[in-house]
Amino acid sequence: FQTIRFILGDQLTPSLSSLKDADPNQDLIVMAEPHDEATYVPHHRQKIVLILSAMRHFAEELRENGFHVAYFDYQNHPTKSFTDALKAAVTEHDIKEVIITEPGEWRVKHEIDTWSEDLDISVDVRADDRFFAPLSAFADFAKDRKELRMEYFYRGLRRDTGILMEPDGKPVGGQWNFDHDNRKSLPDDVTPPTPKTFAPDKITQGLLDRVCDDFPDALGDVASFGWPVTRKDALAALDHFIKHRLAQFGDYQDAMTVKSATLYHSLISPCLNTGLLLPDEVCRAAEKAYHEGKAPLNAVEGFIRQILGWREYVRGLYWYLGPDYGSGNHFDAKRPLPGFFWDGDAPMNCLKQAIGETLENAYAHHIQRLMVIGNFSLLAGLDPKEVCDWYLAVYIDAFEWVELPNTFGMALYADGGKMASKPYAASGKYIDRMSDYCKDCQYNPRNNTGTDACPFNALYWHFLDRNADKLGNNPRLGMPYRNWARMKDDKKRDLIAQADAFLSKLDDGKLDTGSE
Ligand code: FAD
Ligand code: DLZ
Ligand code: SF4
Repeated sequence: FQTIRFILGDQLTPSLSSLKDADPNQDLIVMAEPHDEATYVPHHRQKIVLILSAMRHFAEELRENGFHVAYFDYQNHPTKSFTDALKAAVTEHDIKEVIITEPGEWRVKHEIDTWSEDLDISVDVRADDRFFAPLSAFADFAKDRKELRMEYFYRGLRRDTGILMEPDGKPVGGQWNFDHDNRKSLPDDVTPPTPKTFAPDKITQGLLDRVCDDFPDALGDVASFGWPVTRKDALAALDHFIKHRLAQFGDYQDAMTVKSATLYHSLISPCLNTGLLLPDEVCRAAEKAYHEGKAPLNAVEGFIRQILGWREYVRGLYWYLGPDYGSGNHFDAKRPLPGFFWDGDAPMNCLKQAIGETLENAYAHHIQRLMVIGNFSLLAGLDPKEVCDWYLAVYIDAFEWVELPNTFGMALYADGGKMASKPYAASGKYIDRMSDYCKDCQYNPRNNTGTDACPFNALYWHFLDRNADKLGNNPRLGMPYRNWARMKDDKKRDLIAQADAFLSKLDDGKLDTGSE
């Protein structure tokens, strides 16, 4: 072989740019399970199993199509890094060139950048065209703007793709956005349907049996593993969502309930992020359901906006803002991650639910990630680096290009507003309105001070007060700052003291979990 096609664990797509002109007789496919990739954060065990199983299945499919695959699995052909695997393949064959699709992280890009010189081969890094927008389109969008906001990038992509567009160039339904219809809490008598799960086959089961022993630093439970690991199963998962959950996706997009860890969400992020599904086919399937009268516009537009809007926007932002995005700390937040992030034994029921489900399933839906765990991390002033590493570890869909802008930018506002126009800070009243968590909590969301007061309430004011120099002029926070200014001094003092008392107990590990 003279040419290597190097396929990464999130590039499991037959139409991948690095495979486009591949010749089974001339080209060698290389895939690897390096130690470095399994350990740069203590990944959730389900995430490790998902990626390795999907990679092994993809390698099998390539072999069935006549390709030679040099597969460096961690058991029989252990490697430290992608570079080690490549070196081994280059040494064994007379390789002149390696072709690879650009990776999903700056860290891996920097590694690939060393290959040409260190291995003395030609390296062809191809654009990842599985996204709607090339990276140059984001740079064009960003170049003359003072502020980068998802909505305008999304509208441009709606126009470019024609998705949910009328022939006259207007958005279907006469509006770009139906968010105001999408903020319902879940009524008591509604129970969301269970998502489709996939029984582990031999490859997956083999990994599930070994993952605890072989990856001792990994975290989380494996018992609930039911993720699709092949394209066939991923298509079945998508079809099941379109048929059974899409119609209610909009209404309950922001709802949270103890009755269901998944509500009406699609659970397709790991399929999209590993390449088992393509964003275009997912958006077109949802659009078709609308045109066939199977789902209303608020649901379909809301769903498509997550993929055509948010997913494309955060990817553009990640690469546009450069490798140092993620190293700042706008609020100078320094508090270490509390222990309950690792065992789920949180004193507040909302956190216990969201973190507990995360550790159990490697999944939490968006509003749990943003308005419960993220909101707490923001209000309590947790160290952004620790928080981002946690999110990168625990979620089944976590790859840095998508995890970092969402955590560092959207949830923590640690970038000072590059990603979002205001911090997503909220009191316990928001969580109470959108969930059924509060009724089983030792705290009361209606109380701001006193022993049973919901900690989010005082923390919310503490956050605004301590960051007034950085946020006081933000027009979107005008109302809360005016309310704070109008509040009587003794009430303000009580709220600050309440939050300070909570934070010092948090620091000392002395919060009562209420479970004894
Ligand atoms: P659905 O609610 O069904 O949404 C459909 C699809 O839209 C998702 O599969 C996803 O591909 C896309 N999507 C939705 N919201 C976003 C978003 N904000 N950014 C990018 N894509 C989006 N998503 C990841 O894929 N990986 C991450 O590591 C990740 N980390 C996050 C961290 C924080 C703090 C927050 C607030 C959000 C994060 N998200 C991340 C976005 C979002 O929460 C997940 O994509 C979603 O929960 C995945 O579940 P789902 O497939 O059921 O999504
Ligand atoms: C996250 C991850 C893990 C756990 N394991 C592998 C692996 O064994 N092989 C691989 O190619 N990729 C893995 N990944 C994903 C990488 O860490 C990284 O996010 C992608 O290569 C970026 O494109
Ligand atoms: Fe969370 Fe406060 Fe509700 Fe308890 S009362 S579940 S801490 S929002």
